Parts: sequence; structure tokens; C-alpha cells
Amino acid sequence: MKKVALIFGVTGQDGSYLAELLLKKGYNVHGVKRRTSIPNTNRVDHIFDSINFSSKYFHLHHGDLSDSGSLYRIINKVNPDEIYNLAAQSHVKISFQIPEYTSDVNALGTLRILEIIRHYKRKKIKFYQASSSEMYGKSKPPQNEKTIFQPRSIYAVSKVFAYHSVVHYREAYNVHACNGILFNHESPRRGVNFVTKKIIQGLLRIKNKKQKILVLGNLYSKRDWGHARDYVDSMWKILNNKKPDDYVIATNKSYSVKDFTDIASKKIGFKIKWKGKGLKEVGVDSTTNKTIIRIDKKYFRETEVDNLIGDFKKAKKILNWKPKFSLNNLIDDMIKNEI
Ligand code: NAP
Ligand code: G4F
Repeated sequence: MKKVALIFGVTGQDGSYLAELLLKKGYNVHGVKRRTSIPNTNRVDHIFDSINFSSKYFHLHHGDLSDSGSLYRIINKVNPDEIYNLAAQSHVKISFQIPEYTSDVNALGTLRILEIIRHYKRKKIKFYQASSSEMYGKSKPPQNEKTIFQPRSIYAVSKVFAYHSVVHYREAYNVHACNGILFNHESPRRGVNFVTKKIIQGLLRIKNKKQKILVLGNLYSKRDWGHARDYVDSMWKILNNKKPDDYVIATNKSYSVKDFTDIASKKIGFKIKWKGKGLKEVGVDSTTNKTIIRIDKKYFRETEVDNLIGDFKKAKKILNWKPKFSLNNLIDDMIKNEI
């Protein structure tokens, strides 16, 4: 009998890679997509037959984390062995603008699924929650499973709620529920308004004379960037370990947004000279002497997370997980696919 997995957020970056991984492992994969006015399945179209709305082992269902009835209906219909909750309003900056919606989907959405699992009678469902390094906020690096959460955005606050709900359902109701505390991970499928994708897309468009300037926010925050392909592998390992638990998934290396820009621009064929300070700082292409990068305060956050470095020793020891992609390989992969 094939195992059945249900992925909330299957149309997102991670959901699409996870669906591929589970199909390769022989699962029957069901995914939940929300209703949108234009198609939102481009990341899974290659495995999904859009005319029949399903393929042999891959099926899509309409649902929404803010709609308990849809969650209940889908879980009952699919009768899954494993649920991966990757659905979220996942943009930190946007959570400052839509805090109530972000909390409803990310925090209460997770609780809604857990509550259905708690009362589910047909089998014991395993549950994976997409927790985030953003929860650490102000806590000094390196961050591990014991580091306290000091969230700096409603996105992070909503993820802290979801994290603790998972721990609570595990302890109070014996639900096999796990948190993957994933540090930033990117890929060719990354959303266009996250900084890595924006930098690579912007620089390539400038190179091809389709865009004149790349406008960024804070160049000095540091992130621990891995590849989404490596990270979905950890999700499966976390959920399929005998004892349900919580794990940090990271590379243990951190680079600033400026470092990332420098590495990517060199690979694309620019030699950037930085001039000026603060909002007046600019990146000048040494070959043409043209300013190709400038700063705008609209991309700054009211409160920033300055430095994230994940200590993934626990995942290495217990799950035998470690990242395969370096930052260089990640940037190469993103550039190659963008071209
Ligand atoms: P993503 O590309 O933004 O994907 C988010 C997914 O959630 C999409 O499929 C989206 O649907 C869906 N979604 C949004 N609101 C929904 C709702 N109300 N009901 C149902 N589905 C909804 O994010 P990602 O980068 O793949 O990240 C996956 C998860 O990991 C998220 O929970 C994120 O917060 C978390 N996380 C990400 C990172 C990272 O660096 N990537 C790190 C730590 C944690 P549409 O396609 O229709 O928008
Ligand atoms: O790419 P970002 O928007 O990612 P952020 O805020 O770190 O969040 C991502 O990682 C989290 C894990 O830690 C996830 F939970 C979350 O769902 C998401 O996937 O921004 C990275 C850094 C920030 O410090 C931001 O201030 O880049 C800085 N930045 C500078 N200029 C910019 C820009 N960010 C964006 N999005 N756009 C800019 O123009």
C-alpha cells in the first residue's frame, strides 16, 4: 500500500520540491491549493495534469487555511498518513501590513489542522510544521533548539504561536507532531519579492538592458541561506524519525545581503564598487561607471532581524541530515535557471 501525504502550501517553493521528493519515494501525494483569479500552479504544473486536475499519484484540492470546513473535508477525503503544513503568508515585510490575516493563516491555520488531527479516529496522522528561524528575532547567533524566541514581526509571532501549538498537541494529546525550524532557503522557485531572487533577477535584467537599476533595503542584515532542495529532504526525515521532535535546519554560515549581492554580481559579470553611506549608499558598475544599485527606505522593516546562523548539530546527529549545497552552488543554480 502506498503511503498517503497531504501538503498544505503545495503551490509554494517548498511545497513543489516536497511533492517531487515524496512522489519519488513512492507516496500518493495530495496538495491543497487556494482559489486565485489567475493560475497559481506554475511550480507544480510539470507534475500535474491541469486538464484533468490530477495525475495518477498527484492530486490537487481547493482549500484554505482560514476555512476550517475545507480543512476538515480534505483531511477526511484524503485520509493521509502524513500532513506537511507549509502554507503561510510567508513574507515578513508584508506581515507588517496585514498582521491579522498573517496571524489567522499562520497561527490559527496551524491550530485548525492540529485540532482536526487530535479528533481524527481513522488512523494516527503524523504532522510536520514549517517553523522558522525568524522566530529567534533578537536572540544572538548561533541559534539552536534551546535558543529563546524573541520575535521581531507579526510573521514571527504567528510562527511562535504555531510552534508552541505543535509542542502542546504532542505533549497533551500524544499527536506525532514535529517542528522543522528552517533557516532561510532559496532556489530557482523562490518568490520574486524575497531578496535573493530579487537580486539575481534584477542584476540579470540590468545585464540584458531590460532594467536600469536594482533598488534594495537593508544591505547589512545577515542570513544563513541554504537550498530548498536540501531542506525538503529534512522535512521528510524529521517526520519519519520514530520520536516526534523539533529540529533546527541550517548551514551554520551567515552572509550579509551585501555579500550576497557581491557574489551574485561577480558571477553575472559586474564588478561593483560601493560608494556613500546609509540611504545614500550606491553600487556602481566599475566597467560602465553607472549606478546599478540604490537603496530605498520603503524596503526596510520597522524592526529587523540582524543576524541568523543556525546550529544544526542535533539534525546531523539524530537524522543524519546535512546540507549539500553551498551558497556558491545555490547562487549558480539560481542564475542558471533564471537565464
Ligand atoms: P511560499 O513560496 O510563500 O509558499 C507558501 C504557500 O502557502 C503557497 O503555496 C501559498 O499559496 C500557500 N498559502 C498562502 N496562504 C494560504 C492560505 N490562506 N491557505 C492555504 N494556502 C496558503 O513559502 P515557502 O518559501 O515555500 O515556505 C514554506 C513554509 O515554510 C512557509 O510556511 C514559510 O513561512 C516557512 N518557512 C520558509 C522559509 C524560507 O526561507 N523559504 C524558512 C523558514 C520557514 P499560493 O501559491 O496560492 O500563494
Ligand atoms: O528575503 P527576505 O524577505 O527574507 P526574510 O525576511 O529573512 O524571511 C524569509 O526567511 C524566513 C526564515 O528566516 C522565513 F521564515 C520567511 O518565510 C522568509 O522565507 O529578506 C532577507 C533580508 C532581510 O533582512 C531584509 O530586510 O534581506 C533584507 N532586504 C534588503 N533589501 C530585503 C530587501 N528583503 C526583501 N524582501 N526585499 C528587499 O528589497
